[in-house]
Amino acid sequence: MESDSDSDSDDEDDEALEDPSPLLSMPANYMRGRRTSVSAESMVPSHQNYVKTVISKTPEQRKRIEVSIASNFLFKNLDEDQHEDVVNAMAEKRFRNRENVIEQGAVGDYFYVVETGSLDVFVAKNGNPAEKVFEYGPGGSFGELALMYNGPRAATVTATSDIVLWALDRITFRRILMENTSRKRRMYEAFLETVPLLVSLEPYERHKIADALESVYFDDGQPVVRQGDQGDNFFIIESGEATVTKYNEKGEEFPMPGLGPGQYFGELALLNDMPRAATIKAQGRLKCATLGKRAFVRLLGPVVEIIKRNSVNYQTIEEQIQQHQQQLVPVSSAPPSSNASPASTSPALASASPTPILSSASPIHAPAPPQVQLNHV
Ligand code: 1OR
Repeated sequence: MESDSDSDSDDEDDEALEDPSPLLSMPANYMRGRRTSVSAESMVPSHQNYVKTVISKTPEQRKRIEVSIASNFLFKNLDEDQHEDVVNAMAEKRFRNRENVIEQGAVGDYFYVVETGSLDVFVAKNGNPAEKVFEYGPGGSFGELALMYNGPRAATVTATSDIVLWALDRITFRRILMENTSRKRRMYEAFLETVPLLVSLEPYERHKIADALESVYFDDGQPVVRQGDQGDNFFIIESGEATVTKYNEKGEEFPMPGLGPGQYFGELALLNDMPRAATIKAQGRLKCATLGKRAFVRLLGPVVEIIKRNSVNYQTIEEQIQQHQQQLVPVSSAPPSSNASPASTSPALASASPTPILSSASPIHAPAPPQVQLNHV
């Protein structure tokens, strides 16, 4: 557990910024080290104990900041004053292709948001040469770890084109963005570790997913996704149960195995740009962690192959379903949803499935028989 008590600093932020140590758990593999010094351009006294950083900007620069942070989750839940303080404090920084913005081992001074261009992240471990582990594009952000944990930079971040960044000083980051960030990471950390799909990820990759997740709640019987609708979100069940229903071309309804905590759904529509292939409803109170499409693509990249592999199982399932076609018994013939059409159904799930051949332990849309299910994460 980190605290500022190892610091002999008399920096002004230390009085104002009680380190929320109980809130922070050190990410795995993260080296501790000396804290950095503080840097800020112009400081305006505030009504509180700290001073605010204000760097004057043109309206055009402000607009560019707004665009850059619009899709970044760390800025999402700020109130108006916090938002204003963050925009005021940001400094425009430009780097040329191949320049290092951050060097592993250095002290942390700024947190960065990418306006334009791209960057690669390299980590050198145990004396081995640095390996590329990640990349950033517009809207991405980095450099939070050293500021959150008062440690050395955990990675080298290098421009792979000429870039424009917005830099937020350490004090403002800690005062406004850190609490939210660490609370979310803490909130989802234990849960994400239990999601089979995500076990192969690095802890830091799960942290980034936590930053982007939002919890959504559904009441008993409430639909989460409707077959035939366009899909914009991916869901992981945090708690509760969900029913899965598949409709055939005639609008006949077939129940599929339900879903429980740790299982995911909604991936097919995002992967394949297809309409939703089934209807999922809450069975009792349901809590899901959800990711938007962009975050899904960006953050689940490392497990997309696993997701695709799981979804290939649908082919096998469909073949089995076709063999069992005669035995299918629809439970009703309600239309799936207003804009659903048979033609818009995912080919992988175009047929309804007889429940007995489906495993209830499989993720939705991958209700594979046991031998196929072994492919799952
Ligand atoms: P920082 O302040 O330590 C370097 O400065 C930044 O690179 C770091 O904050 C993160 O924002 C960013 N491990 C550590 N830092 C990473 C990683 C990373 N990826 C991006 N950064 N990874 C784990 C490698 C074993 C990569 C995970 C995908």
